[in-house]
Amino acid sequence: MPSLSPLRCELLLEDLRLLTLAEDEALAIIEDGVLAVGEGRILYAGAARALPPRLRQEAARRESGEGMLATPALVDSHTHLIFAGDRSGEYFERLAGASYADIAARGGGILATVQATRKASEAELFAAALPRAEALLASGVATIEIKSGYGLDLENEAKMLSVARALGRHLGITVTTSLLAAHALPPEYAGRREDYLRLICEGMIPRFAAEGLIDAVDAYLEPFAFSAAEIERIFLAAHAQGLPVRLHADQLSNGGGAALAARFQALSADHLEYTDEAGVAALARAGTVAVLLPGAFLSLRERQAPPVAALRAAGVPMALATDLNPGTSPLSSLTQAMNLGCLLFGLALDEAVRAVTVHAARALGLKDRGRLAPGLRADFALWPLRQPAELAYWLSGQQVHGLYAAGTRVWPPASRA
Ligand code: DI6
Ligand code: FE
Repeated sequence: MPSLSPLRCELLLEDLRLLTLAEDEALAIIEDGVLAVGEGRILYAGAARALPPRLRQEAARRESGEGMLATPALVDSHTHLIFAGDRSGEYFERLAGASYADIAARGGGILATVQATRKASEAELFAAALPRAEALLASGVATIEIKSGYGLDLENEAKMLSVARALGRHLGITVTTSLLAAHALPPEYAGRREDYLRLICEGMIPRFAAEGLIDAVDAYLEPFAFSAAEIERIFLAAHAQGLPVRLHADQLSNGGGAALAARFQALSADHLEYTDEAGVAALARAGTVAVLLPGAFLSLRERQAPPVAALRAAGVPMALATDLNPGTSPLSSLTQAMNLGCLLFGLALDEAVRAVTVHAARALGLKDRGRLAPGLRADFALWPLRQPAELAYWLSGQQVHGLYAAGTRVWPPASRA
């Protein structure tokens, strides 16, 4: 391992109860723990008594963690948090008996959000999205994946992606973006699917890749959205640009989504309610992360939960994410998603903790975070909690006391501290 000693210790946080997740099993807590940070990296994470004396002597700043529980900052690996308009009415139509497909068929659903998002300026979209992203930070999140998919043309997809990048800069956190142009067929392409697919594969993917606007390519596999054959073409175009892929797979029906994702070594396959044993085995072989989304499951009042026991038995890493979106998952707390993952899907506590840290980071292809260990990014969260169980116990989620990204406190903002 390369020596980290040349790095200057800028911050020494003492009197912490550390949940490093360095071990693969159990949720071991280090009492009287210390975090040492320099140049945005962790220099030391462990017991105070084993802290190299040099770090204590040279620390530019020493602070007390006041006995807080310190964990890796959380990672939300699936959101659609940039959108304009309001679909709260649809929620109550669904509760009164309308189906998601019924609402989409009469011009509601995703296309209603597309219409509103196209009309919004970049500044308006930013202003609408900021409080949603801030709510995630308040729940301990310092890395957010954000999808496009409500623009559905070159100009408006680019607008959403630029807003995503701007949010990351504004908040001082990591935002990774996924192009979700294959979310719905835009109305102006009715009867011209082939033209829209060409726009995605030959227009959007190469252009946005060259402009550095996208980190991955996603697609929505459902009979009313896009087919496996169409998505294969999109994934080939992504790979041609060196971009990894992810997939909305088997949410409402078994479309062979897990196997399709695995065939393209997808970083993640998301939802998976209807994935069968063969799909689970394919994910295991490919090393693809299963991203489970209990907010959408709950809000749609789905009955069939994802095959958690089979995923566990096959050793597929499981992540939990909010899926924050205006249609099916009005959820802006990742600790609340942990609660729902345990309550509705049967995840164990240690699985839920890894699902929003190490496994979520892996779902985004990020190897430099998700644990507290020397050399990793100094992304960590301080919680006023005694037990890790309290992270996932409250139905209402949990608020972070302090959130750090690359060693800098990003929540609460200075004005609210
Ligand atoms: N992710 C999606 O893309 C769709 N469902 C989901 O879980 C729905 C998005 C929407 O209705 O706006
Ligand atoms: Fe989604």
